Amino acid sequence: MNFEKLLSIPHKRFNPLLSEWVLVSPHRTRRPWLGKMEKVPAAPAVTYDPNCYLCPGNKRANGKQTPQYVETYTFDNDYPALLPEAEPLQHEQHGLLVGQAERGICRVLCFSPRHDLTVPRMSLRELRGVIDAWADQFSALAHNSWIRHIQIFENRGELMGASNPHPHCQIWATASLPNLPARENESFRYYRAEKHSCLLCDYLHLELQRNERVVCQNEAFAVVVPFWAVWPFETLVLSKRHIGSLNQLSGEECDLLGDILRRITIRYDNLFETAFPYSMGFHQSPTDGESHEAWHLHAHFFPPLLRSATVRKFMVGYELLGSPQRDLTPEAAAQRLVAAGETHYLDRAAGQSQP
Ligand code: H2U
Ligand code: ZN
Repeated sequence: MNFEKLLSIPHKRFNPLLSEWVLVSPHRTRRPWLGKMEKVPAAPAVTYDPNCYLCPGNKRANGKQTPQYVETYTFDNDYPALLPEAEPLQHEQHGLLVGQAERGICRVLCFSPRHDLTVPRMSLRELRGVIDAWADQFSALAHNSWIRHIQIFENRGELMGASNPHPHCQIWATASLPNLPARENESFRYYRAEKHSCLLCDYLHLELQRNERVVCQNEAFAVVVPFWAVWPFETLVLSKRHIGSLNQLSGEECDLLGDILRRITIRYDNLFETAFPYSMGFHQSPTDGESHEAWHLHAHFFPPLLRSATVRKFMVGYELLGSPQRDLTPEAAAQRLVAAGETHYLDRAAGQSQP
C-alpha cells in the first residue's frame, strides 16, 4: 500500500462494482486550460410558473391535467420510453443481430408543488415526503411479477438534459436488469461467494477507517468520493446497514437519508456557487423474486462540473475509445467537498442557520 504515490503519479484504479479500471493522472492538474466556458443557466426564481407542465393545476404537454397537489405527485410518463405491454419479439441472426422485446413502466415524480424548490433547499420534512414516495413507488412497482428492476433517478439541470427545472425524478421499472445494475449484481454475488461478506459493507468500513474520501456522514448513511470515481466530484451514498432497498429503511433511517441528501447537495451547490447539475439514482436489489442477500442499497451522484459553474468534464477521446480518465484525484475532490460546508451559499448572506 503506497498511498502517497496514488496522489502524485499516473496510475489506474479498479472499480469493484463494475469490474473495470479508471486512469488517474494527478500530475496533469497543472496543465493550462483553454477549453469551453459555458453560460450558467439562471435558477428559476418563481414558485409557480404558468407554463410549467409539472406545476399544480397546469395542463401537461399532451393536454392532461396536473392536479392541485400539495406534497409529492407521481404520474405515468406521458412520453414513456417503455410500455407495459410489448408484442413478443426475438430477433437473432448469427449471434450478431440480436433483438428482444422489452417491457416497462415509466413514471415521473414531482418532489414538491414549488417550481423552485430543489433538493438542497427542501426542509427535512419535505425530503421525508419524497423518500416515502420513492419507497412506496418501489414497493408498488415491485408488486408486478414481471418487473425485475426499478431505477429511480434525477437529472438536475439543463447540462444533464433535464427537460424542466421543476424538481422531479423519473422511475423506470423494467422486465429485465439494465447493463450497469446487472454488472453490479454479478460483483456483489462474486464478492460474497469469495469473501463471505458484503462488498459495500467492507468498502464502507475501509473508507470510514481511512477517512481519505469521506465527505459527510450520519448514523445511517455515509457519502464518499469512491476510490474509483470517474466524474470529478462523483459520490457514492452508502447505507450503513446492510439492506437492499429503500422500502427496508426504518422511519428514522428515512429521515437520515433526507438529512444526508440535503447535506451532500448543499455541498455540491456551494462548490461553485451554482445550482450544481447532476444525474443521481438509487441502485436497489433486483425485484425478480430472488433473495439477493448480497445486494447493498446505495445511490450514485454523477455531476459533470470540473472547474467552475461553467467548465465541465467531457467524456470524449480516450474515454470513448479506451478507459475513463481523471486528473483531479478522488482524495482532492473529497477535500473540496468537505471544505464546501453545509450552509447553503444563498443562505449565507442572509445569516440563516440550518433547520
Ligand atoms: P427529465 O427532466 O429527466 O427529462 O424528466 C421529465 C420527464 O417528464 C420526461 O421523461 C416527462 C418527459 O417525458 N413529461 C411528461 O410525462 N409530461 C409532460 O407534460 C412533460 C414531460
Ligand atoms: Zn413547475
